[in-house]
Amino acid sequence: MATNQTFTMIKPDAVQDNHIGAITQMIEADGFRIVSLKKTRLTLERAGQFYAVHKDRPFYKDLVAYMSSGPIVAMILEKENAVADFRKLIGATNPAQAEEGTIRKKFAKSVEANAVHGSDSDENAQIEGDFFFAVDERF
Ligand code: DGI
Repeated sequence: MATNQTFTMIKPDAVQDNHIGAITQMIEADGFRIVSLKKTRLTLERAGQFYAVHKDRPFYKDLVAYMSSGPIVAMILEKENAVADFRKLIGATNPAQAEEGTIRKKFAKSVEANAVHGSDSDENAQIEGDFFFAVDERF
């Protein structure tokens, strides 16, 4: 994946609450182009693989159960400085610390059900994008 791309998921709580449109609108309004987009549901096993980096953390089991609890929307996004700019747009992991105007401030319910995922490095953006999208699903 090019360094001007990042990967995001709209998490099960935000999909369940009917916020797909509002969140993708915030993403596009901030200057990102949606390169790839798919609604899907992670199995427990796939969610475990996606978050394998957290496998020794106390919240891992709950996180994996939550992320496989309903459909998510996966996207590859494109913009200059995509990874850092998108982390700014989503806000802090804990919504209590998220700044005004961020997606998590607006839609997150808790540290776990925090509405969206955003890659934390170019390397992880590449790995995470590849986890969901084939070459012919990138536009
Ligand atoms: O990159 P982020 O999503 O902002 O945060 P992260 O990579 O540190 O953690 C990944 C996800 O794991 C996060 O979005 C929600 C969950 N998580 C992180 N820290 C905690 C947590 N869940 C619980 N229950 N408690 C935590 O302290």
